Amino acid sequence: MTNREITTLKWAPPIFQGQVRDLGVRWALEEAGLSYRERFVTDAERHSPEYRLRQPFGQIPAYREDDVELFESGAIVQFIAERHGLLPANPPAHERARAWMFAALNSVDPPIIELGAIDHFAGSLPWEIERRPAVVTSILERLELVAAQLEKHDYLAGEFSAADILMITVLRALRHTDLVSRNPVMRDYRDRCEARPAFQRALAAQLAAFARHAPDKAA
Ligand SMILES: N[C@@H](CCC(=O)N[C@@H](CS)C(=O)NCC(=O)O)C(=O)O
Repeated sequence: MTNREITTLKWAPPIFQGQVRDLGVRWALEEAGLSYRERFVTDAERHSPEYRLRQPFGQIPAYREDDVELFESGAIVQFIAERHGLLPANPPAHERARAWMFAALNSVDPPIIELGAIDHFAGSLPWEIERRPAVVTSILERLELVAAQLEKHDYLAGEFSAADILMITVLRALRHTDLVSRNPVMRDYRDRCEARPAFQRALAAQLAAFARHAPDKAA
């Protein structure tokens, strides 16, 4: 029997719960109908030399499937998608979906990460306050261009695929804003994807793990 294990954080502050990056990996496994084990690391453990052998940057998630050890949520989702049919079978659509996976991580995510850094980690330095509107504009422009691709199709590659898993998990880092909801095409796309039972199971599993490990329950 195949041994699948996701390593993730033992706990994250509430604002990040529901968007920690093991979510896409859990979602891909749920879409594929595959079970997995969870392994949890504390902040101290993720900086250990042992963990860096698995995830060179000490980040989460890390993934193990039998003798395959992977890091980077995009690479893990792609691995699961290629093995378990979460990409279109038709070769041109398959490649197009892969391009969208990279687009989610390389073209849409960077300004979203920058906004998260401003809003959650510092945000009060004068240069950050000045920079924020330009970051928001850049996100809105990207969302409009993604929306233009979704006008004729419900999903990025025509049918639902791993590209949507990565795009939606990237967009979840905007939940503290109305930037997605402001665009009706993107709002409907997000709602359509997040209504999928596999997404709901993945989200519930992440939230349940954090609830089990909440600091007030720590031994
Ligand atoms: N590009 C990485 C990013 C992973 C990442 O940023 N993980 C966060 C949690 S959602 C983390 O480990 N943050 C702690 C850190 O960067 O040191 C991926 O997608 O796997």
